[in-house]
Amino acid sequence: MIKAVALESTVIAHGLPRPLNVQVAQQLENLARQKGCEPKTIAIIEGQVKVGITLEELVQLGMKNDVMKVGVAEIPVAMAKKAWAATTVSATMRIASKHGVEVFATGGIGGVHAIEEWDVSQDLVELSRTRMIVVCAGPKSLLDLRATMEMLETLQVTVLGYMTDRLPAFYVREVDIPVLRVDDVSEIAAIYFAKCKLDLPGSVLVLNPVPAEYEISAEQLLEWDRVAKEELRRAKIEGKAVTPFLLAKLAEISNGKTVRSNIELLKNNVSLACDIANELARYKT
Ligand code: PSU
Ligand code: MN
Repeated sequence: MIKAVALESTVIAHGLPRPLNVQVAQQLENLARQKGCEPKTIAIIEGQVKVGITLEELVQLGMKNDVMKVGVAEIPVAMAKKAWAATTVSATMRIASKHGVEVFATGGIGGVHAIEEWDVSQDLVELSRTRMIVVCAGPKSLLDLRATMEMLETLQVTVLGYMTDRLPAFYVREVDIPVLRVDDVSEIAAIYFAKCKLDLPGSVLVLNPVPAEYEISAEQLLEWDRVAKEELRRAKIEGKAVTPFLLAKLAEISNGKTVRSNIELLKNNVSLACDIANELARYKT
């Protein structure tokens, strides 16, 4: 039984620079195939919800200028407007789960931004509603990490650190916030099945630290974050544009180091998601 693994499209359209974004998206799909899984990159093409896009669609999604960024709330808008839309973690989860996909790999989830405006990502709400396994490298350092973790707890999301008991925070392997540790995929599968057995809503969120050789030091990142946030304030960017703006700024300030790190953590997450999907398939056959 070949297991499907969902991939999101906001990271392609709004998270990585062109034309690297398209290459990376293809690499991630190929990696999943090599690991015996079926990649399903989720997106909305001319108003049509797609569970798995073609190569041609993927290229266009990565290169077009007017691609919407949609969370769950905006899916119907993109459909009615017959728009091209990239799906965030929340929208990808909802669509993938409706099509029976149980495992999803992404780079980073949205969380609580507490810069000046109160900004909480739809991702957190969706993680509390939709039961699937979501693999990511943790919330970005640019978010308010403690508030994000508290919110995940309030929302009853099962948060696990993969081979770590300290919170992975995207470009950084760990920060000093405790998480429940798991050490192998069979443990993750058992936790997911227990959640299913009790019919508990919400996800199992697996936090997979960025590979050590691509980690960015916390001190370095603190400085880059400070500059990026200053520019955000100056540019008066709000809402959905915040994450793409900050990612692009960090890429610029770091001379591409954050992009390299982002790509490697994505691959690492797809690889773990496939191992988990294969483990689920073993139980089910
Ligand atoms: N974090 C990243 N890269 C990304 C995103 C988050 O490091 O590309 C994307 C994901 O698609 C996530 C979305 O679901 O941003 C969250 O956006 P917002 O904060 O506007 O909810
Ligand atoms: Mn937001």
